[in-house]
Amino acid sequence: MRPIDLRSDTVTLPTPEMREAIFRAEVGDDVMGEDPTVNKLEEMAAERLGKEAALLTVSGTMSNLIAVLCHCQRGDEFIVGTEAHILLYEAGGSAGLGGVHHRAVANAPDGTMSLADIEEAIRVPNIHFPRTRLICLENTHNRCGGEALTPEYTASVFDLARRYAIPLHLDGARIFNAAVALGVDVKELTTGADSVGFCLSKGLSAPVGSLLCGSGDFIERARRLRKMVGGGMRQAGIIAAAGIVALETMVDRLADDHANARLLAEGIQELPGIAVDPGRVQTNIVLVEATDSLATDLQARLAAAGVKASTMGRRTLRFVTHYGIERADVEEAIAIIRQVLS
Ligand code: TLP
Repeated sequence: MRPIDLRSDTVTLPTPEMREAIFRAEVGDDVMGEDPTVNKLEEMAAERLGKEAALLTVSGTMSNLIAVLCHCQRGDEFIVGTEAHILLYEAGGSAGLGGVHHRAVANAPDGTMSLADIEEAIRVPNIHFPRTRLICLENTHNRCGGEALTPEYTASVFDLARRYAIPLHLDGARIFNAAVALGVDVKELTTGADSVGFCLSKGLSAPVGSLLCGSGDFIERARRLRKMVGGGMRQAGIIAAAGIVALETMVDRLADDHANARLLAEGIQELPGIAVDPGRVQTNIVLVEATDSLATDLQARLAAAGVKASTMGRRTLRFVTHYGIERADVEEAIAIIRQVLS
């Protein structure tokens, strides 16, 4: 029996239309700016997010790294949430490769950081202190259960950042999930951000790639940094072709993933040995607390029974719905989890 793989939306496979587009893609040397398919994708992405320009990168991690390197110099500091992907899951790249220091501000369970805490963390001029050169937000917030930051909250952080003349970077790996869940144009979530990264290879199901978006000047500098970190790709239209299909055909269907995630949470909420709040499930991520065991133990028992989940800490399991997981798969997963726990 095929396991029901809910570890991440990164496991999504390209759609038949993507494979066809990859096969037919017109390509050229993108480091020389001559890949027409990459150029088309970058224009589309910039237009969708309301920015002047965009850059295709290898991954969400690379987009975030380039953004930090672009906004900060060695010894500078950036403000980031305690639960942020940039801080916890990117191998310490900004410090390791950029010499950029971070200042972590507590994330509330809904993925926000309080404005007062952010303001308190902004450094005043003093020779003892690094200089605050960047504030980072994440939307949707992965470790906060896929919560979507609202346009109102995001605008309030943009305003604060602007008052202090500090740029703002948005890790929007799943920004389209946020836009669909909130029923807003994605631009409402990105306006005011100096840079935004979003991923093609998660819920949008493309095989590879992320787009970093910002002003023309920012992207010009980012393009050089992409080369520096080894991310200059040649006939990358092969990748971009799938990305174009992703943007054209895979955004609206994210609502199905959100409904499936809610269904899953509702289906397992009463079970012994776990705690889950379906009311908190806004997008495609379901966090489940293992109350009687370690998350890794429960993960192993579920995997043996045919449901794959990931862990986020000692007590937390994560289930992610995505393209390729139908309502019937979720119903089956609920039945399996029920069996394992009872
Ligand atoms: N997240 C992955 C893992 O790394 C945890 C996942 O399975 O969710 N920002 C956010 C908010 C992310 O969730 C991720 C990937 C990234 C950036 C990095 O993207 P990639 O994997 O393309 O480098």
